Amino acid sequence: MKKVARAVTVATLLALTFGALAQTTHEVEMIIEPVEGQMVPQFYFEPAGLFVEPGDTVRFVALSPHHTVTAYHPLQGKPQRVPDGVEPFSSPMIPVGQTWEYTFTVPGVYDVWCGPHESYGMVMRIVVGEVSGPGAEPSHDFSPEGTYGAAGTVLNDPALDPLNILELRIVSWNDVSDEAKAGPGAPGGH
Ligand SMILES: [Cu+2]
Repeated sequence: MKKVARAVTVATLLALTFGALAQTTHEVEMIIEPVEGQMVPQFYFEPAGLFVEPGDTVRFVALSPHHTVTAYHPLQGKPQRVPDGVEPFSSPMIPVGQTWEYTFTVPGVYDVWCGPHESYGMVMRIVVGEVSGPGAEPSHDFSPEGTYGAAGTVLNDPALDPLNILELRIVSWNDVSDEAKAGPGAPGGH
């Protein structure tokens, strides 16, 4: 009888341990979508806002060509918009149909951009566990050394407010305002 009880306890402990370590892989698509009556299409991450737990992995899926996933970091010529201590990570250009993964371990707000399409607003925000760090603050520099062009206005849109992402867990590109998408430097923007 005692032996059975102990076996159950060990099984429960194992289940708890693996439960705590369970990591989720989230998918983000990298999309180019034509816009009616406009020469330049939309370039975007879908979703554009995502909440993950520390230790979770995000798998970026290239559904169209010429995209990267690049962290806003001083060593990449940009303001720091990832938590302190996070390396300046970047994917290579991801071939169509292929994927690139990154595991988010340090809690806080991460802003990333697509190398070729930043000024068109191809950026996304990932909130890892909590709203903290420099990415939690609005962006003010929309020059090429800042969050370039529409990247800055998209990141400042209320839909991508870190607290909104924390609450909704997933925010679609469709929820970002047209005004933000037409920010400085964007096709049809000012
Ligand atoms: Cu892109």
